[in-house]
Amino acid sequence: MIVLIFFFVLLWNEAQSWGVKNGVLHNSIWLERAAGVYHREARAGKYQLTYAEAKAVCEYEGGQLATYQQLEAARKIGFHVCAAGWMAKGRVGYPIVKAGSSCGFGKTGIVDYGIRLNRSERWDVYCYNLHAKECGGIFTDAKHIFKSPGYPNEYENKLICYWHIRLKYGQRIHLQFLDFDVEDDTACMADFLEVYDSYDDITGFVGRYCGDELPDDIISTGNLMTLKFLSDASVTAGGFQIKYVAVDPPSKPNDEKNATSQGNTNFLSGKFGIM
Ligand SMILES: [Ca+2]
Repeated sequence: MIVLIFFFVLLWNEAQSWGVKNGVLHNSIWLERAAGVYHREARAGKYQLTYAEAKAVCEYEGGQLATYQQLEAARKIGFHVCAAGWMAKGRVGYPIVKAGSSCGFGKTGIVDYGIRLNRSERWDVYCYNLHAKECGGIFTDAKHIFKSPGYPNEYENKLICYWHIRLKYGQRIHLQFLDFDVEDDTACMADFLEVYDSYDDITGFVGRYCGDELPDDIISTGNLMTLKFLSDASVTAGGFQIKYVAVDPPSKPNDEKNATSQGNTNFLSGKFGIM
C-alpha cells in the first residue's frame, strides 16, 4: 500500500508540473519533437545503440544526429528527457528542464557526458529532422476515439505519433481497440504501436503491437497514458481506431477485484504494488 501511495504521489507531482508557461507546454511527451529534435531508443530497448547504429537510426528516418546546440535549443523550449543519447560528433548527453533528484543530478541544462572515445558504448540517440511528419494529440476528454493518420486510408511511411491521454486525478483510462492493422513482423520491428501506463514513453511500458489482431483492452493504473506509433520507410497498412473512456475510481475495494476478473482486459491495477 505504501508503494501504491508513493506512485500516486509521483504521478500527482508529474500532473502538477504540467502546464503552459510562456506559451509552451512544459514537461510533456508532446515536446519529444521540440524544434525538430527527438529522442529514440533502439527497438530492443534502452541504451542499446552504438554510435554507428545511432547515426543509422536518424538517417533511416531522413534526419541526422542532433548537435549539442540543437539539443540545447530544444531544451530551452521545454524538451526534457531522462535518457542519455548520442549526438553529432560522438557526444552523449540528455536535456533536463526540470531539476529532479532522480535524473540529471538535480541540475537543469544538458547533462553532458562529453565526446566519447569508445564509439561502441551503447546509448539512446537524439535525432534532428525538421521535416519529419508529426501526428498525435493530447486528450483530456472523458472519452475519445482517435485514429491513425489518414484512417480509414492506410497510414504513411515514416510517421512518429504520440497520443497523450490525461484525465482527472483518480480516474483511470480504459482503452479499447476498435480496428487494428499495422505492418506485421514477428518482433514488431518495422511499424508498431506502443502503449505506456505513464505520461511519457520511458516508464510504464505495457506492450508493443503490430499485425492485424485486435489487442485486448487495457485499463491504466493512473490518470495518464501514452501511445506511440512509429512507421518505418516501407510497407504500410490499414491503421487503427482506438477508443478510450474514463473509469471513475471504485467506491469499494471489492470493485477492483471484480474488475480484474473481467475477460480479455489487461487491468493494470496490481502493477505498482509489484514494483
Ligand atoms: Ca512499414
